[in-house]
Amino acid sequence: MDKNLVFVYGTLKQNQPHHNEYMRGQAYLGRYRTRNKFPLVVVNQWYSPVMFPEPGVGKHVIGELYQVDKSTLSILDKLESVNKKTGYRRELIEIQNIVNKKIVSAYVYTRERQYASVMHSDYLSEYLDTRYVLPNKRRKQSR
Ligand code: PCA
Repeated sequence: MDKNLVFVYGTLKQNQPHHNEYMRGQAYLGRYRTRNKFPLVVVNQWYSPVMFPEPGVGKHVIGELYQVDKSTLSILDKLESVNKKTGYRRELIEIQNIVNKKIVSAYVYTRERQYASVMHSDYLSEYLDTRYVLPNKRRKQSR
């Protein structure tokens, strides 16, 4: 996928703690929701939003679509620990524009359920939680 379309559902959304630092200057393409259902939950001691790669489980997930530049994509991969086994992985899914219903394929960061220690929510359709602990505020190291 050469257009670097990224669907964000968690801390990278507008008004969430990673947005300004990571998404500044990237092209916002609108509000979308996943075509499939996915399990979106708040997990671990830092209250991280996570979508498990389990299509059909949970709810249709609402988020925001961006077209990002190449360097931003690699910075996001680093933020989400894509190179680590226990980190997120970036995969392509189909999402649908909430207003005009247009369907596109975009990258999304998912993470295996087995790496989520505690769950702090039911399956959500939209991440609006405010408990997330930023990496520089964490006292303990995980794993
Ligand atoms: N950041 C990415 C994945 C989970 C998270 O907190 C996002 O907002 O989509």
